[in-house]
Amino acid sequence: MTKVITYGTYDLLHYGHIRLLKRAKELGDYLIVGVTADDFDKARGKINVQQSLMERIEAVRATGLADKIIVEEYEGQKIDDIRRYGVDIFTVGSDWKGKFDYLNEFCKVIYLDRTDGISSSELRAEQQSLRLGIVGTSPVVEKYITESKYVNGVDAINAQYPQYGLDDDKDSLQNGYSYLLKQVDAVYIGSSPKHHYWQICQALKSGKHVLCEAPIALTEKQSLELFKVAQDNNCVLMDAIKTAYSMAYSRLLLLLKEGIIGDIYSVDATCTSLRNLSNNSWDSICEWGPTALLPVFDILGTTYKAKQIVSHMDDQKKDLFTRVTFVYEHAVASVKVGTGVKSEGELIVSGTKGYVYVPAPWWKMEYFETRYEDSSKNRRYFYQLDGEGIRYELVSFLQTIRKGKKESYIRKNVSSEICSIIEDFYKGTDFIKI
Ligand code: C2G
Repeated sequence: MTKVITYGTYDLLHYGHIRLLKRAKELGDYLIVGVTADDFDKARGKINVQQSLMERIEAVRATGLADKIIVEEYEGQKIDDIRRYGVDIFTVGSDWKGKFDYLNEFCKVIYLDRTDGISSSELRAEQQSLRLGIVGTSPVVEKYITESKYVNGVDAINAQYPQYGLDDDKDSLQNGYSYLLKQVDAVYIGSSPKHHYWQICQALKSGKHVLCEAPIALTEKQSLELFKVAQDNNCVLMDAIKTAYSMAYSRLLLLLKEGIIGDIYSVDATCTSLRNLSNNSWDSICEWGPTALLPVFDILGTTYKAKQIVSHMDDQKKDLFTRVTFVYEHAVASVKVGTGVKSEGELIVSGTKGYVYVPAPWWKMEYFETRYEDSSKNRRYFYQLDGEGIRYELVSFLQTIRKGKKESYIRKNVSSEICSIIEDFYKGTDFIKI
């Protein structure tokens, strides 16, 4: 029996894929098809895959061409599979010509002509493109325009109306914003936090989906209102906290939930970046608070027993440095944030078996370590992160809209609790000034 193996993503299965599978089958008597896992695709830069692994496996199975279907999950798995299954021939489309010659050491390598005129990325782009309005002038806004080019199906439209800094010119802001909303299907809001509430409200009531820099509002009540408006208008409202959409961060949360460091007793997150402070710059608690609070609330939850906010304010009443500490039933947490004070931007999660160490800048997570008393048990985890995670965030936003998923990566209670902390900061609740 001649065994043949081939691999692919097989997203939105089309006749180019099927032609390849047919010719692969004709090369032998038994065809194994390796379908790539979601994480493996993301790690190799394929971030736009529309269908889930199960959907793609089912589509390949439905062709009836595969005698066996396996999942490709890691770099180097092809060699393992060729040995494990006693494969005689590896084949793949000619767009990969030369890339797999090294497999000649293990089996015969055959490149089959690629079918012209069809590809999954073309099919993805043909789907209704999402016109995304970009709102605001913070430096990160430019990155969204650049990063959107990596996402099939998103067309970024830069804000065609007065940039912020004309805060006193509320009417032109209002008129310009209404004008922009007419041109788009969704907006990314990177404006000052004091504009978030009215801008999100107006967008949602116009039937536009919203991706907004956290905090989405300056009070918990307003944030809950906004989620209700989103639900009433059947629109998506997502926090743009980039860390939440990185593979490393989601894998870290899964490992912690599996108990990899035992019971967790402390979460400590620090985010600082010295800024040229101007009257337009955000308070540290708004600039970095949502990012630093995310792992605390994702790991320990939002039902703490007590908290304390300590801030160092400048003469314009902006917080240059803020520390928030929490006491939970069985744990403690602290976040340190600052745009006027520099510190080590690390994340440390402490447990009864060991701890997780994420080096600075932990919020652009590509790497973390689990460390134990017996250092021979320490493990390191690496995950590729392109573009600081913004493109993954845009893909998640697009997929949430397309699939009509209600729950986004950042749960509503986490988003609202972040707003609640910021509300208490401005109200002076549980607050000490230094
Ligand atoms: N293919 C083809 N003609 C097309 C499109 C794809 O022959 N018009 C072939 C590809 O060359 C590949 C298979 O169909 O052999 C699956 O293609 P994709 O799903 O795009 O996945 P790809 O990442 O190209 O697969 O590690 C090997 C890769 O996973 C190969």
